[in-house]
Formats: sequence, C-alpha cells, structure tokens
Amino acid sequence: MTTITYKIPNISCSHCIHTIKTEVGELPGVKKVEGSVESRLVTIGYDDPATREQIEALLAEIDYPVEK
Ligand SMILES: [Cu+2]
Repeated sequence: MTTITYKIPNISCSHCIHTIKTEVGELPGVKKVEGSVESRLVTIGYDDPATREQIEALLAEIDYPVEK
C-alpha cells in the first residue's frame, strides 16, 4: 500500500473530514483515509487501480484542493 499525506487548507470542520473520507473512500483501490481538522492534514493509503493523480483530481473536484 502507498501512503501519502496532503495538506488541505480548505478543511475547516469535522464535516469536511467526513466528506473527504466518503468521497475519496469510494475510489477503487483506496484503503484508508484519515484526517485531522486541527492540522488540516489528510493521510490516504491506496493500491492499484487508484493513482495519486486521480486522488488529487478528485479532491480538487470536491473543492478540497491539496496544497503543493
Ligand atoms: Cu467543514
């Protein structure tokens, strides 16, 4: 499993974390989504067929773009 941590500045409350967990968790291959409101960090664990590009594109689409 590949694990990646993103800083997502748009996170402002636990509902944001819930939305991200639900949406990203539906991508085939995503195994784990954990996040913190305080740090605005989200850690995602995934395997094939999910890709980093796909995860980042989805986050941007749901209005939680990752900080690069
Ligand atoms: Cu929120």
